[in-house]
Amino acid sequence: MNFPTNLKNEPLKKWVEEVAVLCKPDQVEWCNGSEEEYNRMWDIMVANGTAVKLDEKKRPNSYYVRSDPKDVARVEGRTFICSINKDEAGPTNNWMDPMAMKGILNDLFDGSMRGRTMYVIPFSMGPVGSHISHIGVEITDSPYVVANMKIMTRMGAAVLDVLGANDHFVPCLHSVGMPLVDGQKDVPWPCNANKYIVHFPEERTIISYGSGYGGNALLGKKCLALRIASVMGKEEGWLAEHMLVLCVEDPKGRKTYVAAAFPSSCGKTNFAMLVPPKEMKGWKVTTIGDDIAWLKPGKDGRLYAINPEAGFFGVAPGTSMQSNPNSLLAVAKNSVFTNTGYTADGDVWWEGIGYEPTAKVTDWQGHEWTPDSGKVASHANARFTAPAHQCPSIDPDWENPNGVPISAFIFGGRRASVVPLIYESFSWDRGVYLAATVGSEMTAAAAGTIGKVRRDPFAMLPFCGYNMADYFDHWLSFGRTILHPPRIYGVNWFQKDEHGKFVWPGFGENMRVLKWIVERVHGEATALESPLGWIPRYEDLDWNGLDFSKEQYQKATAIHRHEWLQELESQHKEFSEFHTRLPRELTAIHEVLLGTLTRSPEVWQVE
Ligand code: TSX
Ligand code: MN
Repeated sequence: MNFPTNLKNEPLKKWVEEVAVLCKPDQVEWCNGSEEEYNRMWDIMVANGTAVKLDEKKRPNSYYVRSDPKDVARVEGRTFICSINKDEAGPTNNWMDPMAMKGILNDLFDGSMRGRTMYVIPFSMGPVGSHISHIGVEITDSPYVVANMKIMTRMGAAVLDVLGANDHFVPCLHSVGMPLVDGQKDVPWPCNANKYIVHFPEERTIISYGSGYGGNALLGKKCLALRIASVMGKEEGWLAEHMLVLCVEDPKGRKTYVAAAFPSSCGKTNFAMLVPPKEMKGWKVTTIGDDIAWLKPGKDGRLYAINPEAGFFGVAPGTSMQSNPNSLLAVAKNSVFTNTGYTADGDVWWEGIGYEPTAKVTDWQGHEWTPDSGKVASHANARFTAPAHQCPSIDPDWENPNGVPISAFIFGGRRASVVPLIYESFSWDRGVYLAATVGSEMTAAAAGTIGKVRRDPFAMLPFCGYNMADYFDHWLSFGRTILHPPRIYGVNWFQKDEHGKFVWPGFGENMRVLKWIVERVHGEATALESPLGWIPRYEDLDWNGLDFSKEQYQKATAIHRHEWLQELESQHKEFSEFHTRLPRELTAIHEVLLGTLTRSPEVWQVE
């Protein structure tokens, strides 16, 4: 095999040769990350009917792609953590014996790349050469994956330059699972109905078969940067988290960095790119990352975060100049759009983009679409892929190899009732408890009852590469090892009143809550002690430019005793699946909360 001249790593050569023998591609191509290579991938996809180039004036250097309708999202039911012992994967992950799984995968990959090119993609998660970064190598038979990895990671020759002869890399093997044999013609979106997204945590390897979409196929993101990295972090004393990272600059120019975790459909990207209300003069938010944070303790006892990614792979529907101007401006050029609507004048369109389509629309399945068709033009999980540096709110330190110092963690879910707008946990351990119990409820809650809550601890349920109970334990012990642990906050932007209307205006107005958090971590803001944690008085928040009465605020921050007793029972049930592996601290905090709430007033509210 012809290897790149700057490749010194013998294990990598050996692995690529072995994979080529197994998968039997027509040819092997080492990706160098050049513009020429990127453009060539799109030429291949355009010729194959996979992609269309968008209008050069409307959307420069951008492409539109439709996936197979059966390959539109991550497949959690087909995602496996194949640790040697089942208990290491825990009750919230699918598990299979690693040897049994390798037998299955070996058969599937045998000849799986026939008639195709096998691409080898060296990539760095995090700035190339940063001590917090890690290198992966993805082998794939999909040019769509090559092009997206170019946007989402630091990819190509520069990575091989820093990969020493014996340095570790994470092998990531991917195939769409559709070999072309006997002159068989390709289809626009090759994939296989049989899908496997498999992680071997002890070996730190990833094997993915059958899907070409998003987190199933771009293996640096959810598979490496979260599932495998979470295992590395536990063993090496750091954290790999499903968190955005933002910077708040105050009128004096002081910068405070915050990391926040939200389950899906809570507006995480919107929060990462928040635009403060114009009345809050001098307050500014900049973006470090919108999805993943790697956090390591620094020599000064603070916790430093990097964004391991180089781009945004965001949900398109709902993104507008109103909800998130920074995101919409980031996708103005050099971007990829998958499963949105497509307009006859060569642009894309989606539900909630904030304007009427400029020309006739074809939907994500290629059918003609009209506004009165009763269907959506864009799939709900349609995505854009955009370079992070194109985001107007990107922070000047977003690629700082040393990371940025984190002062606060925020955890939020989508709860129509029960959880107040904002509270600060009394301690690190109580913060871990609040993060371990966050969740979202999709059905509207009737008065006095709680809708079905889907718990998503730390927003990590689908992304933790080991036993979630051990993950809680890692967080608890981690907090004891750092001199300046960030404070931990719970937020809920999604409470509804008795008429089903949102209580809190959300979006840019969340800056008022963020300002209080920043002032708290610097010891500048006061709060009231509630049964759950510290809650700002009405006077503790900046209301300049927002008509939000004290009565409304009391509603948004009230703690209802009977709701919380029900909530604690539900949390207890959720914890019980971890049996004796659940850290005792969490059981103890549950008992304390039960005691406090039993004795609290029927409705606790700010005075
Ligand atoms: O992203 C959201 N955020 C965070 C923003 C920084 N969304 C969008 C839904 C998630 C995909 C929100 N939706 C937020 C929010 O804070 N809050 C809401 C709920 C809401 C929706 C509409 C209004 C108000 C609140 N409209 C009016 O008040 C007019
Ligand atoms: Mn995510």
